[in-house]
Amino acid sequence: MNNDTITTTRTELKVERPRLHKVVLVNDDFTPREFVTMVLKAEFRLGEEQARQVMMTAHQRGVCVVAVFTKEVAEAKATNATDAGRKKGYPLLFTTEPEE
Ligand code: TYC
Repeated sequence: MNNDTITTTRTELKVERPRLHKVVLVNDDFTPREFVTMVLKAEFRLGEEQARQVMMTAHQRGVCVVAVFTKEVAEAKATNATDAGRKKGYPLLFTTEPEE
């Protein structure tokens, strides 16, 4: 590069919000409805009515989105809620997936 060459560097700043992750409740044939509702209230701070609706949607359709959080929070809550079922011997499962 000789002295007549002018080099310009442009830095494009692109700030994006972190993608949120969904916590998904998965239906199974064994976990009691009351227990699922209780876990939804305890771990996700849902009210009785909302917890029952989420539980029934998973029961009838197979899955239901519980809420969205940052990746770390979604994973921690899904793990805690799944562990609460495992401690009682239930196959209750919460998964996470990135939002579109
Ligand atoms: N299907 C369960 C039953 O009939 C209840 C249930 C609902 C379990 C939702 C899991 O994610 C679930 N006892």
